[in-house]
Amino acid sequence: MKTIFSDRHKLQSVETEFYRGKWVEAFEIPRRAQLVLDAVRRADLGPVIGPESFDLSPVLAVHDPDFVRFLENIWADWVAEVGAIPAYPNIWPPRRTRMIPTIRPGAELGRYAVDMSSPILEGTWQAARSAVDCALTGARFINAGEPSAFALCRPPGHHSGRDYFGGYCFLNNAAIAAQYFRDTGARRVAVLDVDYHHGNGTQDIFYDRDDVLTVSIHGDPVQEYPYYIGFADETGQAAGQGFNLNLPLPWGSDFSTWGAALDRAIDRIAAFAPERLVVSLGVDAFEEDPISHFKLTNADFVEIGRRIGSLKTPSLFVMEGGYAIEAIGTNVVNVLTGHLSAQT
Ligand code: Q9C
Ligand code: ZN
Repeated sequence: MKTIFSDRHKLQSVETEFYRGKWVEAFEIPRRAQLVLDAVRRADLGPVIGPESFDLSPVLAVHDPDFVRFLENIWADWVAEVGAIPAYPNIWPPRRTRMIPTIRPGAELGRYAVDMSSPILEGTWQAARSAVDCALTGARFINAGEPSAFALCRPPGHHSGRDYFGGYCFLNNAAIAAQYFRDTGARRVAVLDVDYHHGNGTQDIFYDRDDVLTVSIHGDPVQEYPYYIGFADETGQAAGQGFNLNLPLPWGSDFSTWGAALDRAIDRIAAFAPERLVVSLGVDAFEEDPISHFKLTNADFVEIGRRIGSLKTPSLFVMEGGYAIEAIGTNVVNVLTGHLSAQT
């Protein structure tokens, strides 16, 4: 299996994040990607390849053009007004506002950011673009006939919606790849999100469509980020009714519960009969993850890969979360080797 990786991910790097009123050591750090890459190399998974460069059209196929322009330009605007320090929002528009554009970068940050976990830095745009390029390059390998590929994306993407960012995410790499599959001939595409957190951005992007099925297994949003969204009764709207499946699980769920949810997810995906599958591969459901509350073991990740492989659908794995630094490489490689074992 080919891995697609870009060093540019390092341009997104902060030491601290704001959590419960305090600045704490950041969880979403460059070392995460490096450790996954090391584990991929050590496991001899296959070649590691740099991404091709894509223009913005695949990004604009899922994201709002004003939002994309904002992400591209906000650093320069912020530096001009505030200086070269990380850009964080500290104000948000209330409900029922008219959302009239402003000429102030701080106000624009609040328009598009849903939280304070994704600071804009000098290299954020380049890092986010490089992650998109990794996902799209992986999609091209799948289109060329590979049964699977691993886009080692960083920063992650699944919390980024049509016109918002947050949760360490800026551009929705998995959604962009899914749409790219549609635009290059796949009639039906499924996205399976196994990250501990609900894939709210991906749900948002495809919510009214029946050509992209979105399925997410995650911590119950009454007690877990991203809150507010990810409930079981969100099943899609308009043409998309029945094409979004949320499987929220309580804190403390282990693989007896999680695996049963995975089987439901896989049954739904099999019934949809997609021509391509995108897996939003977060490994933060691991028992030792510092910000998550499921109880999956190293070995459970092999089984996840194997069961996904039973779908026999060309599959693009897109890296999302996972913050247990010592185990992130093992857990990711376990999913991928589990999937490979089911391909033969
Ligand atoms: N310090 C992904 O896994 N807030 N995003 C967590 C703990 C944000 C997770 C608070 C969590 C976002 C891609
Ligand atoms: Zn996550």
